[in-house]
Amino acid sequence: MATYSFNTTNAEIAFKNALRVTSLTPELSKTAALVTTSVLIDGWTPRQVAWQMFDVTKDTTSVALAAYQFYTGATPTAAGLDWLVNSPANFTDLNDGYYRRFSLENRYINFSANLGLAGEGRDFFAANYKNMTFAKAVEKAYDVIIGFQYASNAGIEPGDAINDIISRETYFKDYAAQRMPIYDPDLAAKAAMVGYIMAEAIKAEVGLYARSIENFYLDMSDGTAEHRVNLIAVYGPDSRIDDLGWG
Ligand SMILES: [Ca+2]
Repeated sequence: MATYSFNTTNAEIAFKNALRVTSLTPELSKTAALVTTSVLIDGWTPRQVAWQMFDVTKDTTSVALAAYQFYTGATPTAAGLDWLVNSPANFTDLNDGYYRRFSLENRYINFSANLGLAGEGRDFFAANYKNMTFAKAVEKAYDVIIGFQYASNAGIEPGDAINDIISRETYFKDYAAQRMPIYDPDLAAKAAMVGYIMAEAIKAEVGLYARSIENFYLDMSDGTAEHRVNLIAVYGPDSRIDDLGWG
């Protein structure tokens, strides 16, 4: 079993490790300095630092983590994560100009479509989401990404959220028709829906994926974490690292 290690007393290092960058923007440097000060002076816990790491990675590293977990059942390798998030060899990574045009939601939808319709997760997605209504697919994806049990434990009533997503079916179908016309329209709309749920979960910082990714960043704060693992099993609720609490 792995021994988890973390470093949350220097938020600059922790941010760089989570963001997969070698230098921070001036704005992020300032944020990191404030977090470090809060640890030293106000006694911020590792969990509080992890929230900050989670906040600054919502539209980059977390996009890759969530999408790969959903479609391949595991996070990317360390090299894969660098390639997807920030790599001099990849001109369309999540830090490049190509993605700057994308809203947070569209980043998740784009990754979802790439993996679920064309890439590594294509067979999995067709096998598991093709033969069901859109509404059933919403329920299923919600359970995977947020978790009915998790929502219930957190006092969240998932019915409203699920009905809201189901009511957007036309939007997802239009989105798929406009942006992914070469793919099966049913699966393309469902892939857009999956991306949307991931984006909402990360934005609201709620559910299985959000909690697991937060724990991943804690472990990543010192530059070491487990890669190419099932995010939920290794970093999810009631995993060893989660049980440590960290404030
Ligand atoms: Ca670590």
